[in-house]
Amino acid sequence: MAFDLGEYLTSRSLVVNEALQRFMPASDSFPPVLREAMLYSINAGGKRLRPILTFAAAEAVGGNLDLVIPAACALECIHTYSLIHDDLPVMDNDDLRRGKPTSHKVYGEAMAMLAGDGLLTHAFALLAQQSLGRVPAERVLQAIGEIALAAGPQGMVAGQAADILSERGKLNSKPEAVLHFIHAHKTGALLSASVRAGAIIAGASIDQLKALTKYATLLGLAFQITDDLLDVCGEETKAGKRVGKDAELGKLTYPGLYGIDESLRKNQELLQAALLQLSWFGREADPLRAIAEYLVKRDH
Ligand code: GRG
Repeated sequence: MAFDLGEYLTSRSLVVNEALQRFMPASDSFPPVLREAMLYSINAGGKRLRPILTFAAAEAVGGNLDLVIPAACALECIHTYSLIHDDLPVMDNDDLRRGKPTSHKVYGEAMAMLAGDGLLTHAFALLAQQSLGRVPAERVLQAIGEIALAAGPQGMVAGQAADILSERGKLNSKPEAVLHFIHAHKTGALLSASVRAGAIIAGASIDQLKALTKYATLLGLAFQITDDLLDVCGEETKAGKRVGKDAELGKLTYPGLYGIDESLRKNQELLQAALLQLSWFGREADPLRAIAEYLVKRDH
């Protein structure tokens, strides 16, 4: 029977959405407005791509889905924090995210920053608390270390810093090199960590982990090129955010540097290369295959 991606995305989103609420600290443990702001952004929608990749990678190596739920939730909390901070006036200054007013528009800048900080640190607390005792400790520690590295100053934070410096004309390197650095760090690192964390916690072999890491790196770049293309050709109502903003801000983008046709061609090449990495796996990697196709062809 053909693999049904729609059903897969719906069922795995339900799992992560339910767990995100369950793992949130109790309402009497900290100021209610902070909790409300954290939940506002978590519940604002979103594709749940990172948690779904964590589930799909665990399933590709025959792992138990239940055991990777904390890692999946941690990755969504970190991703959501990054969006809240990215939207702040001091960064991209966006009013709309996931089709709703951004956190600082609803809660003010101070509370939006704190909601982001709260989600980032909560991610690691929940990952440790919910996994230790159920998953071998060395796997949990490796996953925590890798996620922290991918989110931090050698990963997503570095990518964001380079993006901002480049926008302000403060980076002297070649535009192609800067763009590659930004894409690999700002979005690629956390996407790779999402795949690797699922595989590590599920007990992947070294060879499986190697192939899945290559798949994730190729997919991360394709995802980002698609995102750049959608900012040029996408529809605002489908995107749930303003489009055309990259050019306005003078951001380096793939279509901006290489043109739309070359970006589309490159995306197909990356997709085929990512799928090739999965030729080692059987039907249990069908979710990863279908996700790759979907991400390259998506319209939002
Ligand atoms: C503030 C440290 C810090 C980092 C921010 C991820 C990021 C870094 C900024 C987001 C800005 C942006 C539009 C990046 C391009 C690709 C991207 C990450 C899009 C948003 O991710 P999706 O499409 O979003 O998975 P949803 O809402 O579906 O979860």
